[in-house]
Amino acid sequence: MVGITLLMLLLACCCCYFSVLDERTILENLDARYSNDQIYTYCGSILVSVNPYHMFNIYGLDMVKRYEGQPIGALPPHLFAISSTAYGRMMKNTENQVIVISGESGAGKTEATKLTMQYLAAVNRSGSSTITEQILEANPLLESFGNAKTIRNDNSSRFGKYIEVFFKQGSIVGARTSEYLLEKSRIVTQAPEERNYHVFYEMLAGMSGDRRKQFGLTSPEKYFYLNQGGSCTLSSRDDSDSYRMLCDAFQVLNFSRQEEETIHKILAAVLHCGNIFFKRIMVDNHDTVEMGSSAEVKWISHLLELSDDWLKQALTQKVTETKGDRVLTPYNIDQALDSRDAISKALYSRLFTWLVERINMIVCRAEREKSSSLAVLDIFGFEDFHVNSFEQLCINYANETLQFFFNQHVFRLEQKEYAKEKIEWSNIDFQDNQPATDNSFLEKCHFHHSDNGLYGKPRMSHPEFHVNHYAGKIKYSVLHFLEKNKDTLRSDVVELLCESKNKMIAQMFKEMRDRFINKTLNKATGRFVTMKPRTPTVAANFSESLLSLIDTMSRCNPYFVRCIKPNNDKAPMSFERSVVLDQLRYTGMLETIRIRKMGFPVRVKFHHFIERYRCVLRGERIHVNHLPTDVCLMILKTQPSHLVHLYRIGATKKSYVREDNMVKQKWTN
Ligand code: AOV
Ligand code: MG
Repeated sequence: MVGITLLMLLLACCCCYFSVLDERTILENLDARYSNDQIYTYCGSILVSVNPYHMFNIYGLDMVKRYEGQPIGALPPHLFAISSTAYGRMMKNTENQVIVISGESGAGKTEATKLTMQYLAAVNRSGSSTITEQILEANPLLESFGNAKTIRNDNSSRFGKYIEVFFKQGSIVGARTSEYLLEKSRIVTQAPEERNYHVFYEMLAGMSGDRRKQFGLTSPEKYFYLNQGGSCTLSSRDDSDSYRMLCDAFQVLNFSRQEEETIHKILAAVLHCGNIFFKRIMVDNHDTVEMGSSAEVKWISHLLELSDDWLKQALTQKVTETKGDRVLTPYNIDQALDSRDAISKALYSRLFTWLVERINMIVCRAEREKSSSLAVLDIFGFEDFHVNSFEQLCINYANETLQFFFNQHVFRLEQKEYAKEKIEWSNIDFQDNQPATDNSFLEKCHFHHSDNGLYGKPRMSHPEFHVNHYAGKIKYSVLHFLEKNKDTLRSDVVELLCESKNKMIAQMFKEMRDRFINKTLNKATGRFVTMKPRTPTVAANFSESLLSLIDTMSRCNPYFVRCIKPNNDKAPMSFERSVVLDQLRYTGMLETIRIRKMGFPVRVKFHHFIERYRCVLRGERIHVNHLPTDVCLMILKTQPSHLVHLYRIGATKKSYVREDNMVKQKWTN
């Protein structure tokens, strides 16, 4: 009777974990729980979240309170249990924490990030409400500028973000957002059924007619940069509502009227830029261009407060300097269109970086020095489109890097943990993606972007290459790879933007210019010499920032949330097993489960175990000199001897319960 009680208790705490460990049962489990509106399930301490595409009423203040201070496993699985555990651990040990949220595009990472931030804001009762509100308001702002509709997700993040929230004595004192690689090509081209960044449509939908006129703007269908996808509206998003939220965010984050105005001017200038067109003309047997109309150029010069002629020249001629002479070479039509798009991309992406810096200036206060942090990582999910280009390569590389971090943590550290607890355990081999990541993937990336003689290869009849990612084989088209990787704006164009009479614009581009300029002291003359080093490629920069991110995260205690997309149609509460199974396989979940199955997946702290199960001692006396391990043993000894192989007592603070077929039978019956 007692034995059964214990087993039942153990099972009660395990039912939301995977106890039966094979592919089919896991799928059935997730499916059954999902159809029961239970979107969260634990796999050990990893939270699996299956996107419901339907908002449940499970994130209110009542839930925050319910999960506050509760360890993982004490209550049904929930995102708040992860946030609460991370918060608790940070408070107790002043150890930095990170919640790594992963999953493919549309799986629910960004929603999970927002909910985590809302949880942190809600438990932060004694902290400043202003700073908390500012941190929360940064989100709609960054979403407007960094998210867009793709065929996979109506609100797809087109940049990666790492948000660190700083705490002192449990209260929020600041936050810092680091952004990773905003997708620039979207500013000038969109695939069918996709849109440009939300902010453009929001601005046009939300501004009054008078104000639109002030910027020379009309409706989104009129702009080449906004209408390529076919539809400018979204059924799932009200652009004018979002615009109101964006304006509120500007207010809460203390943006000045001037700053707000300049942001609008830059956005409008980008839209006008996209409508510039050229006429092809032949001059001395050379293919050249002239401006199709001067209206757009006039608007841009007016909005950006630049001299009238600069843009015209930048769009139609290349300027080179040789031995102090300026040489002007006319562009052909393709070069002219490229230079137009390069200016738009630079304007928008520089604005985006400026916004992140500006938000950080407000919410990242000096007090964070002696604080501890809880960070959330939300990147762009793994993508496989009909045509995959440089952007997808970078996005998938980021996911590959994250998968490595996950593998390293779950598998390597798991084995370390057993060693630390002095629990007998034979080492298990696991698929380590690291060599594949560095050697084949990156090598291919470099291969296609370095100037080595082999570069010609992809330009043959099939300009593509394949990469065997952890998530499957992806075909990449190398069209425009080189320009996208170089991504340099002509230095004379940067100089011209630095000359803007609008101080904010001038400052933005001066900072951009200065980042690439090294001042080196010439010892002979005692003067500083300005050096212009070769600008690192986008891939090299990105790869470096990812490594630094992994390094930062390695110094935190990590939690993993694996988001799963249950179908490819964004349909509410529809669970397609084949779609889910693919994700379970490539996210390493099945591998994790295999390892846990071979070990002791449920770990209970001595005092929790004693609290929970001391009832089975039925009044047997616990002596004051008894160590917690002694009491645990007393409890466990009440069980029949054939169950002995089910548990181990760790060396420091945990006891382990092993799962096996017997547990499986009891549970599934
Ligand atoms: P992602 O961040 O993982 O994709 P999102 O978080 O944007 O995906 O989720 C996509 C959509 O799924 C959201 O807009 C919601 O409609 C819905 N959704 C996600 N999570 C939940 C939830 N917990 N409850 C209700 N609905 C949800 V990407 O950024 O494309 O990689 O790049
Ligand atoms: Mg997202």
